[in-house]
Parts: sequence; C-alpha cells; structure tokens
Amino acid sequence: MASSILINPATPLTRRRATLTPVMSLPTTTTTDPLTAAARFLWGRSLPPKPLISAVRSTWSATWHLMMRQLAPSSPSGSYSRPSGAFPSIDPDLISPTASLHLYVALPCPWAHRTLIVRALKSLDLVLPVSIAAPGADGTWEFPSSIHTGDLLLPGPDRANGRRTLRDVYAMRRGGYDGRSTVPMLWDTDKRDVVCNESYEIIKFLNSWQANNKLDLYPPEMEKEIDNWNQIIYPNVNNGVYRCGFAQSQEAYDNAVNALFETLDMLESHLETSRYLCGGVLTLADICLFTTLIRFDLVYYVLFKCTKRKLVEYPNLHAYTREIYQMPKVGETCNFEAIMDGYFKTLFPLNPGSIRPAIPFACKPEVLSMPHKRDSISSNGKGFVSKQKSSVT
Ligand SMILES: N[C@@H](CCC(=O)N[C@@H](CS)C(=O)NCC(=O)O)C(=O)O
Repeated sequence: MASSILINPATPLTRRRATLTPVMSLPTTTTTDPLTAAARFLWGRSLPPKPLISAVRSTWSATWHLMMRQLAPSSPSGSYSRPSGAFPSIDPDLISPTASLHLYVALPCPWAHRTLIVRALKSLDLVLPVSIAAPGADGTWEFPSSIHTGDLLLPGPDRANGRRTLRDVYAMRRGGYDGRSTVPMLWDTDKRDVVCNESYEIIKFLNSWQANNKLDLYPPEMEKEIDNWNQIIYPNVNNGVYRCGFAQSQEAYDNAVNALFETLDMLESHLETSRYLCGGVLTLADICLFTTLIRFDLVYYVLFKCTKRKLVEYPNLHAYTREIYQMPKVGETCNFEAIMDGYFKTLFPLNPGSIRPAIPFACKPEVLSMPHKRDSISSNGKGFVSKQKSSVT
C-alpha cells in the first residue's frame, strides 16, 4: 500500500528525520464504479426516491418468499414445515447380516452429525465407511475430488459409488429418485439402494450393532424415556431453530422462538440436577440435543435469529455441551469452519451477501475444552447409572 511522508516545514532540518510521520496517501483522482456513478447521476448523494425503494422492496420480498418456498416449505401462516424423508424407516429383517453398508454425511448438518457421533462412540469406523459431502454452489451436496489421508473427518470423494453429487447417488437406486437428496443417508452397496435417510432411525439402527465397547445408547428399559425426550426436543429445539430461521411471518417466528426458549429454560433447570437427559447415563436423546447446542452460538443465534439468549448464558446447558464435546472422538466430529461455511455461505436467502461472521469466543475449542464439572451431579435419583458410564465418560 502506498504511503507518503508528512514533513512540518517549521521543523529545523536537523530534527526533520526524527519527526517524519508516515500517513496514507490520499488518491488524487477518485475512481467510481459504474453502479455508484449511475446512482450519483440519478439521485446525487441522497437516497433513491421513495417509489423506487417501494418497488425494489416489493420485488425483493416476492423473490425472497419464492426462494424460501423452495428452501423451506411453509404452512399458510408462514411456519416452516420440514418435508418428511422418502426413506423414513429401517426394517432390520430386510438387511442381511453380511450387507455392506455405507454412510453419507455432511459436516454442517446437525442430523448427519448425530450419525457421525454414534459411529464414533460405538467405534464403528472400521465397519461403516463414510463419504463426506460438501455444499456446492447451489447448496446441493457434492463430493470434492481432494483426497485426505489420516483420521480427520473432511469432505472428499464418494467412496462407495464414485459419483460427483449426492443426487447422482440417490438417482442410482433401483426405481430412480427425484426427491430431495438429504444427508444423512445409509446406503446398501450390495443392493445399490437407499436403506434410510432419517437420522433418528439411523442412529437407533447403528446403536443396535454389536460394538467392541458394548456401549448401549438406547437400552430397552429406557427406550420410552428417550423417545419422550426426542418428542420434546425435536419440534422445539432441533427443528425449533429452523422454525425460527425459516419463518416467513412475524407470528410464525414469535411462536417458534418462544417455544424454543421455553424448552431451553426447562432443559436448563432439568440439567441442574441431572447429569444427562435420562439421569446418569448418556443416551441417544443427549446426542440429538448436543448437535443443535454445539451450533447454537455459532450459527443459530445470529443466522436463525434465536436471540433471546446465547447458549453460553445457560450455565448447565453450556457445561453439558462441553462435557459431550470432550468425550473421546466427539470433538473430532465437530468441524466449526465447515459448519459456519455450510450455513452462512449456502443459505443464500437468509444471508445474501454470504459474509461469514467471526467465530464467537465461546465457541473456540479452547473454551469448549474447559472443565465441565458435571461428574459431581447425581443421576437425578432415577438410578440409571450403568456399566456404560465408564465406557463413555
Ligand atoms: N429429517 C431428516 C432431515 C435431514 C435434512 O434435512 N438434511 C439436510 C441438511 S441439514 C439436507 O440434506 N438438505 C438437502 C435438501 O433438502 O435438499 C433427518 O433427521 O435425517
């Protein structure tokens, strides 16, 4: 960058060398880009005339609603209604014990993140290969050609089918497919077909696999309790943040944001005396809650307008999130750069400038690695302390 030297002529020559002050040089001629020049020509330095502002505003708003309709279908009142997956359940009887399965995920996605965590905690890395997609320019999932060595979870090629996009993989299935190509997706490489693309079903299925560490995140005697938590957390928190961010009317947003924070308040007080949602033992309900909480201050607070409070303002929820983050192999599934890029750069209608905010201090790995002190909390008198506690905590 050019700079010039300002010399005070009153200063004696001998002292001039010591008082030289570098300043930025001012451009002698100002270059104006064509759009600014046109605006100046039309309106001088004042704002454009009111009729023009109204016209642009209406066009912008109509286009926004049109784009949102595609991105986030809504009810007539403007509330986001998530489309249901085309492959919502798994019939384990239809899967041969020797079937070779493959998991398709993407790092920004909280639903796919659930499957990565269960795979990591159950040490299924060797028996369940994974392909990691990244958002393409139009927001659909693509497989970059760059190959990464080592254990790092990073986007790379499609290791099961060698396709370029996830849509191409879905399209390979018998009978074809033209619906939404979502992650996570469990693929049967023998039958060349989609097994399931509903995260809750996939994590229950993965949990049923015999793993070396005998970890059971969905024990039969707790299934009902875990499902009950899921029925609270899914609409109000997991999908609740999306209902805030994708709301297309003030009323829809108000309802979503109130339900979200009422639920977070309730969870904060529950976790005061309970180490995990179901007492003293980590379950699938905690994994489902965690993948939303870890994205909260990073993305949802700003982009989805979940602004009543930050996660860091909830001491119990924040410590609970830190504890799960610090469990072996869980931190490696959390890629904050990929999460931020995935939301801020690809959800174009919510962030047209694609500018990615700075990572909040409270979301830095060094803060998330601070002591959580949750070990001292009992199991809320429910007595679910089990053998699995030692294998996870
Ligand atoms: N209910 C599904 C939701 C999956 C989902 O919506 N995934 C998003 C990424 S966060 C996706 O792949 N969207 C691509 C699209 O809708 O085309 C689940 O829990 O697995």
